[in-house]
Amino acid sequence: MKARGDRLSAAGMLTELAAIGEDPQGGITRFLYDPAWRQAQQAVARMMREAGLAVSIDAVGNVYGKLEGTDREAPSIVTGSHIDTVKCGGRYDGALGIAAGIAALAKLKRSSGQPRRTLEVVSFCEEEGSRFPLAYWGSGNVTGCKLFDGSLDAVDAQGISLREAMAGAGYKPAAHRASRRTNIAAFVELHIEQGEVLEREQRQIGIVDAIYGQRRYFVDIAGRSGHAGTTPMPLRADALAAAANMIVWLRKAALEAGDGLVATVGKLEVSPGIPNVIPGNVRYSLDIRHRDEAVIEAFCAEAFQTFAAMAEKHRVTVQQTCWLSEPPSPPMDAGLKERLARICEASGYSHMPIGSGAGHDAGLFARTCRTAMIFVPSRDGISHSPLEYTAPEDIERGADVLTKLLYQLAYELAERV
Ligand code: HGY
Ligand code: MN
Ligand code: MN
Repeated sequence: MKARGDRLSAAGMLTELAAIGEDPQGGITRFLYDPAWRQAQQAVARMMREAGLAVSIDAVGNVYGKLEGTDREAPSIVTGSHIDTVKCGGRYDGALGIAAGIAALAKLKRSSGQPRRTLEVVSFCEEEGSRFPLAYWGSGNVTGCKLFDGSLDAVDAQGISLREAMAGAGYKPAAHRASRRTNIAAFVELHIEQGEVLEREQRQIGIVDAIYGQRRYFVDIAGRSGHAGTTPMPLRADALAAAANMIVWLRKAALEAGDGLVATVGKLEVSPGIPNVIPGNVRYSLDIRHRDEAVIEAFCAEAFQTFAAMAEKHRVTVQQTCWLSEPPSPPMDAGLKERLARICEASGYSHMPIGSGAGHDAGLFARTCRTAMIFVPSRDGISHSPLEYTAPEDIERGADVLTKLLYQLAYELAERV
């Protein structure tokens, strides 16, 4: 039986969470409201209780661990991240911020007793957009930044609606807005970098400036299925041939755009998907990101104009549907960034300012309260993969910086946050 202390270390909790939702490819898959997700949130609630925190679960399944402050009127200082993963993802994305947050509050409770401002760690129910065509279901409801009108009818790959999945997990779908919070003074998220900048620059801590904007689309192409052997090439309305041309164009255009713009086609569905049938329908996903919304807008406009011309040439129709449009976040809080830099220097940790190409819950909080984000290195910059890895000493450094900032905000500087 592991010693309680070890079990409540960030690394110990990460190891336990990594065993929940393990898939045959060696990655982790925990989708909103699925059995692995429920098991993980139950484990998080238990870890929070073992850490001596008051546990509550809100209307959408966000799990909170609270260390009540002496000043019960003051808004809370919150840390945390998301419990859901991409399909066949890694063990650190999201889970690190939850585990380190629980470890930080456990340590502060032991070493410093009751804080002046209430401290909370939250395990957000969903951030990735992996199961349903929506993202930030947890922090979007809590911050009120997303109203999710119509989202309850969104369906997953099996045709199950968010409404059904939510009810099946024991939540009241119509009550999702009850998870809104208006008493949060500051939010701090510890997360893996998911890129290779810290490793390349040989820095131990990243202090995030801002989070890039992103848009995600479905692109639907309708042609005409037909016989692979009897349909002459010039007469075909081949949806997959059209899609292939578009996808090749996207990569070339993104490479030529440079300046950090990224375009990704991660999913491609071909119908009927039979070797001797010309594909009549194709749906592919499109994910475009940049730190400047105007650049995203211009790239998408050029892309969709190009797709329309390609569709005509291929005698097919094309339609784009945007299901996620997240603008670049406001800048992270300058005062909190300054404090993080001072904490790193006093602790002997190298650090650097860094932008985030990955989206995060902190991006929504940055629109509603003082927000900061701390990165630790990802080996070879790999993430959203079973190969995702962050060294134990990097986890410890990240958790230490987080703990020290939370101490300053909830014990030392309570009145000035
Ligand atoms: O895809 C992302 O930006 C993040 O991992 N949710
Ligand atoms: Mn992710
Ligand atoms: Mn993440």
